[in-house]
Amino acid sequence: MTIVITAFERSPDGGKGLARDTRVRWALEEAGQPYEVRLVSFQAMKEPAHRALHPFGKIPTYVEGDLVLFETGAIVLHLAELHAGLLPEDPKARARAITWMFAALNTVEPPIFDLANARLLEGDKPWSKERAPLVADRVRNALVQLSARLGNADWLDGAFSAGDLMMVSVLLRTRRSGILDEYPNLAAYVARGEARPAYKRAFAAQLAINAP
Ligand code: GTB
Repeated sequence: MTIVITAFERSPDGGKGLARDTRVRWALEEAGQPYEVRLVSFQAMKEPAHRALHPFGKIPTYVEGDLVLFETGAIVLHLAELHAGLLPEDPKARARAITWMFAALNTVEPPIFDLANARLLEGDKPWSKERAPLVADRVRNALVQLSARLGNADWLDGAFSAGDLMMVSVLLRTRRSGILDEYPNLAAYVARGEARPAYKRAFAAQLAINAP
């Protein structure tokens, strides 16, 4: 069955892999699943046809026959449960890997998302300079604890899993701010994720669409 995902017709990051379709592409590549991409404009995203797939008018969406999914966490988890390579077999290790997916999305991504919004959407507000250090410190608060837990390990809980895929995807968005480099083990962790052949294929595919 053909898998079709949606992505920005033109990503605001110009193809740096920061839009959320990249993590879905990465999971598809890790799972060895071919897929097609339907590109949507910002305008088309808000129209009824797209909202039928994504109630919040965003990308990415995932269509596999009559199954329609949105939310990258749900999409990656679906792929990880169907195909080998993204979740361990052992039920407890599997539950821990899923826990890391949730930690990435629920604990680490929100302050990072706020940091990006502070720059992109609020940078021109009179209060933005005063607020910036608070926003950056909330990111550091999450990263210092993640860094302590990762220590010298390659991945968060044994072998690479969907938990790492999600965590690396989330952390990538802190690189531009310089905050990631304050935690050398996290910077190396992200680099390990980016070095995976599946990530490289996913990155190249989104760059091919967005490169100027
Ligand atoms: N929780 C949802 C998920 O994980 O799937 C969030 C989906 C989401 O926010 N999608 C964004 C979107 O469609 C794209 S990724 N936004 C359009 C809109 O809301 O109108 C967010 C994003 C956008 C741009 C960059 N960038 O340029 O660096 C990075 C991330």
